[in-house]
Amino acid sequence: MSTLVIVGTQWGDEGKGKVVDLLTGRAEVVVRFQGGNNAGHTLKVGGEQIIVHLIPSGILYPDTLNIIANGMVVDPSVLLHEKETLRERGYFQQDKQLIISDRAHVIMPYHKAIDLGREEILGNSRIGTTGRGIGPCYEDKASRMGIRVGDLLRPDVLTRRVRIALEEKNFLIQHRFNLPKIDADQVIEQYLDYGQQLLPHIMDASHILHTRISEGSRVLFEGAQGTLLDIDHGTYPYVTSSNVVAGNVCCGSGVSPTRIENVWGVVKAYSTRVGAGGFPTELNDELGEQIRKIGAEFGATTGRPRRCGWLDLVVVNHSVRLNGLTGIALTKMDVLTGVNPIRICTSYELDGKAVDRVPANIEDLNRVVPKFREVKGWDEPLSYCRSFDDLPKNARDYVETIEHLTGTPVNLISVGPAREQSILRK
Ligand code: 2SA
Ligand code: GDP
Ligand code: MG
Repeated sequence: MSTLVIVGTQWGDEGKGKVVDLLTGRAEVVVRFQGGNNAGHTLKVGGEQIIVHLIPSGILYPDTLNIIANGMVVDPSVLLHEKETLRERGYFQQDKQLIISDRAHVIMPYHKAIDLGREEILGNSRIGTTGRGIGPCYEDKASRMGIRVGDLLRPDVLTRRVRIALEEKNFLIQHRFNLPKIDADQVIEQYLDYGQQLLPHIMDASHILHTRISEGSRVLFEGAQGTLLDIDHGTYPYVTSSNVVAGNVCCGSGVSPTRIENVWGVVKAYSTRVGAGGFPTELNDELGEQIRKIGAEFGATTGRPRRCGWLDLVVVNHSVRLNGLTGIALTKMDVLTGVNPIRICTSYELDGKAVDRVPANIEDLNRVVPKFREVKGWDEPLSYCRSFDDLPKNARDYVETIEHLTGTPVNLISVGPAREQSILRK
């Protein structure tokens, strides 16, 4: 492997952080290319749990270069806090472990105010965002009103751009959302200070990445959220504001498509979703509750309970196609111990007709009836299994059924949150 992309195939929280952390043992560079601190990637090493939001999951390895690429949106205060926390815990001891692209966009206080204000006004129609200002920051990027990381180092540019933005934003903040006005001078002073604190990390990331790939470094691209939250291919409008699919590695980090070799999708052995929006296989019953409890399905950023349901292969196959998956990392198999029988959604029915694709329209998605295949469960705990043959027969059959119905090899099976609770088959 010299370039490998890891993406979520469902609605996020598939266990991408764990998979990236494990595979970082084989990589020299780890790159995040979209999203921001809406993400929560959980790493578990030696009994210690670490959740990263902005810094790539390769940060636990001292010799790995981590890149926050141009496609990300960066909240400097969160980033500095994350750096500080990692340092206190004995990681990230050297500044050279992290590069931040000067072209990445900055989440400003007004982005957070607008995110929260808009959700409040939407009431029952709210998206259920993480409230971190992600959407409004990407909006400003597209409308060319954004502040970029490189601007934090140029007082004249930052002053001019923040003043222009705030004239418009304060109107919205005060008159639409009834929130207090944001003071331009305070923001400018604060963000210039952040710029100085981040100075050792701010660089032309795409250029450095290009050089490292040309030199033969092995690079892992770490996706955030999941394909069904992609702004184009997800369950719009209940999506995040960036492209989540593997194709965005190229725009989001400045690497040519000809350089991408492998794409693995992380598939959770069942489905979860946090926030509002269609979820055909959702279990609104005791079993859903049991999976949430055993799987510890609570937001890694906001702590919100995640909605739980059966594995949906219509969703996974949508991801297989959009991302061109060359392999699957199947996680949280251990959580299904004791669930018997297990159901796998293989198609939908809409108005009496069979449907094998995710409908574009959210109203249609809300009306589909999932069609299930029932398979036998297992009672043995899996968390001590370290090879495919250690798994009980019905668990092996579950893996092989997924391989068969997605046409994609399961290269990695995860049987617990810790690094070593993994079965690598490739
Ligand atoms: P946003 O904040 O604008 O990106 O929200 C838009 C939708 O995207 C969903 N979203 C997520 N879904 C799953 N996991 C995410 N990260 C955190 C985690 C979430 C948390 O790791 O658990 O802690 O709540 C994530 N980030 C965004 C979000 O729920 C909206 O549906
Ligand atoms: P990400 O956003 O895709 O990185 O996933 P999160 O970190 O938000 O959520 C995944 C959760 O599942 C975390 O608490 C992980 O520690 C945990 N996890 C990952 N893989 C496994 C697994 O195979 N079994 C169990 N029980 N937990 C896992
Ligand atoms: Mg997460």
